[in-house]
Amino acid sequence: MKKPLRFNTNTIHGGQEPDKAYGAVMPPIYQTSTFAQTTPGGHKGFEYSRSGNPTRHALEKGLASIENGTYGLAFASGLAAMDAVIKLLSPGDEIISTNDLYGGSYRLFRKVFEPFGLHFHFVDMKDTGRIESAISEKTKLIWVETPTNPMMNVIDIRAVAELAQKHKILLAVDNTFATPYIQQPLDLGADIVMHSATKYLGGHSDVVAGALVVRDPDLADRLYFIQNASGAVCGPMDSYLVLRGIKTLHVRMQRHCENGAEIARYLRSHPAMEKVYWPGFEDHPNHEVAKEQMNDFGGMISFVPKGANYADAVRIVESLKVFTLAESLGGVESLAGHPASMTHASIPKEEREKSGVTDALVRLSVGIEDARDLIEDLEQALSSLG
Ligand code: P1T
Repeated sequence: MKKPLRFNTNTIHGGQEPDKAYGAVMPPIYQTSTFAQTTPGGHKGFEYSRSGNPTRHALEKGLASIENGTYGLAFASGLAAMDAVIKLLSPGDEIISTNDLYGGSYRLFRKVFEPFGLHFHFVDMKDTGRIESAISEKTKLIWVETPTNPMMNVIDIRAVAELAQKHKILLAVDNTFATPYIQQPLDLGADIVMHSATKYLGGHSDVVAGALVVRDPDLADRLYFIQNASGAVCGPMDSYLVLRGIKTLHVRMQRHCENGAEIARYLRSHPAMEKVYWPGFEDHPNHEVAKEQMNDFGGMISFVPKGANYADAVRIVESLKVFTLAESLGGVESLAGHPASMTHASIPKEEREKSGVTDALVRLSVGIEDARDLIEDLEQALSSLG
């Protein structure tokens, strides 16, 4: 049996082979909608690019490899990947979801799928017991995001997986914030791992894409059917960009984590700071779980300055010069955002405030620049608080 490769080798070689035509080391961008056939059905493995495309296929094999899965599926966006998972379900089914999650995920569940007769329960999953009490015989899926966007709550994937298996419920984990460099949900018992590949996997803020990885062949067939039948596939150029990003995932993540730790500690020591959210702090509510299931703590940080209001948070993000004020995360460059008015504006104020997404919250995606420049930038922006 072939010896399995280690993660830092898999990001580069996992599922990859030189292109069959000329031995190109990177898969060519097969920018074609269709493939010539000699007789109906007589083709070389690909017939139409919605059903399959060699560049996307190379990415899908790479995705499966880095998540320790068997089957990868690449989509047009993270939300398109989530949309495919929810389409496994039928009207009347119930889903238990993390309460603190990306605003667009909440909007997809509530505004698109609830009208089709699906019912979503949003649960604070820090305590796994709360999930168990929300389970009914109609529960078909548990949707976990960990660490959560933007409150950095950590959910015990292994404990939720045991619960899901006991009740024969599918478990999907959004691994966008952690990436497989930090945690591998399939190894912890999840059935489906999902990514906004727009973020760390792509890594350069130049592509919007999504991914699913599974192990079970039957589940893979059902998801592939939906991918092809609904059609939200990742295009050849975008597949190439994500695959290229994945090849440096481990080195980028190492620096994201180092810079994240430095900036989290700097912020926490700042006299103007009320609260800093980062799973690496020893007093983070689920730090023990984080230490157990994560290899490192990532580059995402949220914070609330002392006595700050909406205007203060906006002033800080507007004053930053090295950090760019923008939606998204996970690129090489540092970004700052104001969740209440940006990424989480689609969640009603009352709902989002329950999970801590207040008007004063600022979110940082720490990039891989020199941390000293990032700290100096934060220093000058925080001085605007007066
Ligand atoms: O943007 P898209 O590729 O469709 O992915 C959606 C998505 C899903 N899950 C998580 C955890 C996410 O963070 C996102 C997208 N998030 C942002 C755009 C953001 O700035 O938070």
